[in-house]
Amino acid sequence: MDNKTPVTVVGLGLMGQALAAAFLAAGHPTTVWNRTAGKADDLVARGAVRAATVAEAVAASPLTVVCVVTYEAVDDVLDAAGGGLAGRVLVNLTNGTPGQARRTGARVAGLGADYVDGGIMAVPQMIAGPGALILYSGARAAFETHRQALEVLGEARYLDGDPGTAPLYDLALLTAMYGMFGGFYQSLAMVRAAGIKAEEFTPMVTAWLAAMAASMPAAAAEVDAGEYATKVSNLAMNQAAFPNFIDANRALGLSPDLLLPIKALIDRAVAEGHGGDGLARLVELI
Ligand code: FVH
Repeated sequence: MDNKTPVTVVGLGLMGQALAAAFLAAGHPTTVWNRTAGKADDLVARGAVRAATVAEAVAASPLTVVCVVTYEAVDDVLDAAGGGLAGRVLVNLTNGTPGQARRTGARVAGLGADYVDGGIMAVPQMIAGPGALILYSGARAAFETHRQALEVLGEARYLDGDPGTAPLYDLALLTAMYGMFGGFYQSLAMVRAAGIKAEEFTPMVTAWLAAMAASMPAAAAEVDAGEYATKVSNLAMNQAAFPNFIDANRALGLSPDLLLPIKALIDRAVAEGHGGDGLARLVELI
């Protein structure tokens, strides 16, 4: 373990426990702190060192990874760390906005430490596995110094020097995910209301979404070019079909609330004269 960077993990919720366990499994001397101390018990049994305070935790390692519920909690952690962070690196993997990340970066710099923000594109069970991706931005030299340790958690992709960039990508990717799951759950409610088993229907959904996802690079090219004319599936056709989704859901006794904002966007695009354009035109109206 001697040549592995000592790491401190602050915040041992579901994600923080997975992060600390990954560092331990990779042989990093690992110090942990959590507000509710008992959550460290399993990690301590596996070799982690329990710090009594945040200040003691950050003093134990050149690299501290923070993963708590919100940036308000991050502020509490920084209040407790105080001057002990000077000369160290703080990597914050808490979900937040670009603005919160920039404000935290400035605060940490004021404490004499380097700040890297991160967005975890994984659930706890994926940490240290092949599908885990963590996006980072902020202090580049500090990231490079600790890249090897951070790679233990999953692919470590550095974006740029602005600490707000990783949260922007994180929130944008999660936005795509919530849209997908929202549509999926609406579709399950529809088939279930008609007496069809969700498990019977779902393989059709996964195949359909995979086929539709294949068109995303072309849509992205339209957005970058600002040119949306299409010979396939234009907005006028979508507008004509859309009341069917609303009516069918209501007839099944379901709320169409998830669909109504999409209908409003399509209606507005057509009203503004873009009926011949493809769906990617909606990006201009958001
Ligand atoms: N779990 C997931 O699937 C997602 C994956 C992507 C990234 N998110 C974000 O990761 C952050 C932590 O998520 P989590 O799953 O670990 O969340 P919890 O299990 O609810 O644990 C929350 C921890 O935060 C601690 N905490 C709360 N308030 C404070 C505070 N004022 N001071 C210090 N620590 C605080 C809490 O401590 P305790 O309640 O155990 O004492 C937990 O350690 C989050 O941003 C996700 O969006 C996870």
